[in-house]
Amino acid sequence: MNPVHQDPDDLYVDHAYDMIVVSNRLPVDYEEQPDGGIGWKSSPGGLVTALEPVMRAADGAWIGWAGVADREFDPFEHDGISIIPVPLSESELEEYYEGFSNDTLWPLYHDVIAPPSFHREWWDAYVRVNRRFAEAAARAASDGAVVWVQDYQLQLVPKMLRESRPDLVIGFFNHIPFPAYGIYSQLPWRRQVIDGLLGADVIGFQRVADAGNFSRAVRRLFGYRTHGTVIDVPDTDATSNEGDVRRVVARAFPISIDAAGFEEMARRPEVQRRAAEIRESLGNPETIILGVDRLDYTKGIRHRMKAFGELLRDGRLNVEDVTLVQVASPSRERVETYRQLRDEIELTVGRLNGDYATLGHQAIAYLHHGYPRDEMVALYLAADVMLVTALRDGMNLVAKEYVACRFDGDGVLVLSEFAGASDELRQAVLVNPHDIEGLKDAIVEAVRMPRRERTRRMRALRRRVIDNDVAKWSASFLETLTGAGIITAGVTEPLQRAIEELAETERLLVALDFDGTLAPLVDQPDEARATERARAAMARLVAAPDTRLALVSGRALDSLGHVAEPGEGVLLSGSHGVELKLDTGAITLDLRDAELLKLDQLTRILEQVAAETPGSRLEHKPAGLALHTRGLSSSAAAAMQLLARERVAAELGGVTVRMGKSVIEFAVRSTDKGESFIRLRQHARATAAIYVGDDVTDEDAFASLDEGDIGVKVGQGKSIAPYRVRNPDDVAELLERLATAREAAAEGASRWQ
Ligand code: GDG
Repeated sequence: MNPVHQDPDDLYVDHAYDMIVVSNRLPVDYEEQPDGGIGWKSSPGGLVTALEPVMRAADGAWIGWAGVADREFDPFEHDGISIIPVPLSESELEEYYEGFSNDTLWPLYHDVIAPPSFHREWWDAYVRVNRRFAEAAARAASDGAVVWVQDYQLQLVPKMLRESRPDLVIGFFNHIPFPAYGIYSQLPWRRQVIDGLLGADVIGFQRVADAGNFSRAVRRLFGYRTHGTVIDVPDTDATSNEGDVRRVVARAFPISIDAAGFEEMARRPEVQRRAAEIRESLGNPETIILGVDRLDYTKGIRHRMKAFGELLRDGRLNVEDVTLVQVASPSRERVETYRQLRDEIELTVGRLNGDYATLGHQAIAYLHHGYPRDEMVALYLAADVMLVTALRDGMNLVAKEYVACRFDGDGVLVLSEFAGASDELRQAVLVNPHDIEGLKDAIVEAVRMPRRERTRRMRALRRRVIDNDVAKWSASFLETLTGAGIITAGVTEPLQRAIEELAETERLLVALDFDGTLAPLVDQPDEARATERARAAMARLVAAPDTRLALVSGRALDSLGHVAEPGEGVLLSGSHGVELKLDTGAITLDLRDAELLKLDQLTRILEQVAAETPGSRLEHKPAGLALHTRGLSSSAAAAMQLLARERVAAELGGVTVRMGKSVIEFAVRSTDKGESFIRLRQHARATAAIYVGDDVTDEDAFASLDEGDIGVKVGQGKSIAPYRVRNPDDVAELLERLATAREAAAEGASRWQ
């Protein structure tokens, strides 16, 4: 990770962020200030709530559009999150956003409830804008960073990103449904979209059925093998061989809400007073039925009005007793289908009120506004029946919000089977909104449901929503993506306990990677230095009884000695285990004649490649060479790695290739950090060990840990290590705590002697 936030005027540093969220809209709204200046206010959507803790913990950045066309904004920080705005022109807004996203993909993915429009210029704009988002993410991401792309507007970003930055861990979450193949296959660009998504490591969907539709489309269009939730995608990475596959996970991660936050708001006395006021202002009807939706044709607003109107007409409901409150928040007002929908709905509301309202009682209270969150919560509290009649909906958060707010255990949820939420909220009154008679019966059932039955159902619904909140959603997605959920700052409780237990061992080995673990990564490898705190803690460990310290690096021993300045008695492993410095002195594994010959040839090939790529740097090692790409643009780095790999493969066999952070290494003798860790462990006659590292090459060491040993991965990125810390600062804290525990253990032992 490069240093960030050091100079507030220079916040945005390329390759600086370990965790990046990319979504069409930023989590902030632009506000023109009265003095003409720029202001930003949070737009507290569900996604922001879900990701805020992740972003804060990881020092993350959010990339997206600021909501105003034809304006460019510099990156800035808002509420502890780095914001990187991506500009959109007015015509891109029309073609990429209102056109391809909302008038092609949205209706297509929602089972063609409205006919999708296909226009080639819209597609071109979609590709262009997706590329812009991908480039912004490629620039901002640190080596091996996690990038989480959100939603249908950005389906091409994963592939574009992987091509320029194969080092990244890429996730994608689709908030809307993924349609059955028969419908999906109408899309003229059906192959490109799936190919774009398959650039991700994990593709998340709302429902199991959506993930299934996606996997089927992959099989039909590409013939790739799928097994369970895993898809084998041919690997085209610079380091892969013919026939290699990349495993992409496509599965359901049903999104949720901040349930505790909603409940907390619902419990506020002023919100409850407001709920009573709402009932009062509607004439205190016996039953209030509520609908809350963006004004969208997928939400089934017309169907529910039809059913409600017929119930009034047939006298099964009486306008004196029952009022329908429909909040229809304005949405996509420049798209023609949405304009028509608004006209139709407002005509229906007018008719129903004209036909059935009395002077004291409206049939429908129709509100075409957005409301503050606390007003929504007051409405949920005031509503006896919540109507969610979507014809197709990825999840539908409104249903979950209603449940979370009903801490009183009352209220009835009528929920469409076609909303993703119905997979989880089985105790709702489930309906098929196309079946108007069935919908009418369901509304009557809900209105007349006895209190005991209401409580029984609400209790079960609440358990589900509270247990599966949005924090769990994001943690489980990230867990699948990287093997780690949200990495919390410092040393976690379980890690602390593990350290304390480890400190009790007889002879301890502390084995540490250097770059990115003890020393923050820097552009010039020669300038890397361990942090002050880490050095002090290491000195304490070296001084502790029966404790050995080892540095395990990919660097050549010389270079490691130069940057790490290890004191007396520190064991060293360089060049991925080819060179070792033990108590008996330095040793280099002997190369056989054939290997020496190969090394010569390898040197010749790579010197040539390095000469052709200005800005690259070649490092000579005892059994191989490392080509450094730090300082090169991501595309130049990828191109050089591919070239190097191809040339070596064409001329030499049996060469080990290893990808590190901004480096590709070739070795004629295959050793790895795992082998050297085992050797060091034996040499130190350790009874237990801890290994800390941040790089992919450290995975071999994690794999070689014994039972009772501890593995700690630094940063995001896939790992088999059971513990995580965020960065070298946390490593320093970890070493301090280990030193303290070891000193205390030694003191305890001497007292008993
Ligand atoms: C997409 C998928 C999926 C609405 N009006 C107001 C307001 N809202 C809030 C609701 C809720 C959110 O907006 C709407 O979320 P939904 O899930 O109901 O629907 P979409 O907007 O279509 O969302 C959907 C979701 O993504 C998440 O993955 O569930 O299926 O279509 O939170 O409360 N909030 C405020 N004032 C309003 O007037 N404050």
